[in-house]
Amino acid sequence: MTSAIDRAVDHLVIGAGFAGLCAAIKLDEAGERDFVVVERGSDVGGTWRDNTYPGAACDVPSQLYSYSFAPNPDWSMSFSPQPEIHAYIQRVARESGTLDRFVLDTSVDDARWDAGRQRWIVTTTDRAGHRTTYAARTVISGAGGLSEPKLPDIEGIESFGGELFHSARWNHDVDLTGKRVAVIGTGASSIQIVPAIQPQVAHLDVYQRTAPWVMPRHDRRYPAIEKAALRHVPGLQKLYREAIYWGRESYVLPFTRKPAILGPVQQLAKANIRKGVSDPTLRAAVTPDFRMGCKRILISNAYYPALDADNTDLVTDPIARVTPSGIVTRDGTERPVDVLVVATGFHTTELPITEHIVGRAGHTLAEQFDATGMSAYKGTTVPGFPNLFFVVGPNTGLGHSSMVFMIESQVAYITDALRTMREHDYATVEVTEATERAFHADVQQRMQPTVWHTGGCASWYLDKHGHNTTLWPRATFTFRALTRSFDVAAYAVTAPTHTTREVVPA
Ligand code: N01
Repeated sequence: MTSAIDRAVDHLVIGAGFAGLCAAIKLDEAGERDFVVVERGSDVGGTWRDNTYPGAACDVPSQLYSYSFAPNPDWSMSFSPQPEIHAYIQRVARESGTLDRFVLDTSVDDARWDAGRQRWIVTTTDRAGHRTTYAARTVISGAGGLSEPKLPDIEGIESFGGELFHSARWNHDVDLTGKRVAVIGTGASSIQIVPAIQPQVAHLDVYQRTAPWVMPRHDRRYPAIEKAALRHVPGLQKLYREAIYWGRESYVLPFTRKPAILGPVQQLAKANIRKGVSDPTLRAAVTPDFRMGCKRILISNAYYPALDADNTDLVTDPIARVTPSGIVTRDGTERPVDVLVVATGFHTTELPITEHIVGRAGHTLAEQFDATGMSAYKGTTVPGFPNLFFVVGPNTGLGHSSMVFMIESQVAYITDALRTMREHDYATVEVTEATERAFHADVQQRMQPTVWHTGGCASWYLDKHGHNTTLWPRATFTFRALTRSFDVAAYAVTAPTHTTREVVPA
């Protein structure tokens, strides 16, 4: 391959969300300063930049949903709203001194392994259409699983004549006041949107395909004195973080091995329904028919009361089609709609970035995943794709705790891999197929007794073959232990002379 190279760098990071920014900061700290972070948006923040819908907030407490190396004593609430989280990421990025290496408004079109050069040849295009070709020793993908909105495949939706947008692409130019609004979906995004817009709109139809479990939200505002204590009392913020971490970690056992333990918690969720909904028919309609935990457990005090409001209808009859002016359900009823919000989730089980990455054998990673199932060793490396590392890769998602914990674990593993490569003068590292397959088999075997498999629901955690390729089926501290240091024995390495040799376990 003889592509003209515009710029050679050691490392190219894709995406500037929590994952890509963490990679940039830790690369810099490790002395790996020759890198670029390519980000298609015009700012850092990833999903927290994109999801600006009314009511957007994190359902993991902020003391834990933040970098361990950048504690923030100024969170206003225990579950911070989106603008605060975005501002936090912006501040950490600014203060990190790495922003000079961020290339914003630029998409990665193609990343192709060039065996002759032992480099990734990465082509990018900026907003003005200007193309740049990089040669990079490694590529680190921080393009997460919640980056590509999934639009519902509903007959006639393209003919809708009113305003239509996805929850992750909220159109703030559309004033909802006095409008007839329909929201399709009742997942984590929808249950935040519905109570936020219900008081404003003339009428709200919420289209529910599957009722979610919704627990009360124990949120509170931090008083000034508590914030001052968090700032000044040594170790206090760390203590908060630890307490939240272990509280969350207590969900691992019921999720992964003993789903029946969640029975009493399910009763609390039912009490939340009784508290929020007065109408018995509506209560029955919002009561889930699967075991709690099978889909993400949601938290809200305001969702049920918003459904119970006079101007809201919960529609459970399946959608038949969308017309230019409304939605028709299977029973033939047409409900008029001015603004249609699709809160229908993301392409999670396909990792869209994989369509743009071409490995050693000349096929895309998406094609490989299609054949073998989406899988990566420790969620990070894939055979056939040397020097490619994922942050938030396959089977690293969580249903109960902070993704930032997983991100920091993976970034530590990657920076240790880079240190190992430098120390031993390895040009490439590539996980062996046998190691990766054994890891995958172990993950899938551990998946069998989990509530995600046995709970009686269909969810985006599972791929088209019914395999859970998104979540981590063990404790997060186990993941941390597995990624603490780079296990070079699991990898085939090449020296810069291009001779391949297997590193035999010591
Ligand atoms: O998406 P979802 P989301 N016709 O996929 C329904 C994170 N997140 O954007 O359940 C009708 O959960 C679908 O129905 P069903 C978090 O990880 C975090 O809400 O498949 N309905 C479901 O109700 C979360 O898990 C926060 O039967 C259709 C909904 O749309 C992830 O993002 C906040 C349909 C989609 O729910 C995604 O959440 C928000 C169709 N054709 C999001 N297609 C935090 O607080 C889909 N649905 C951290």
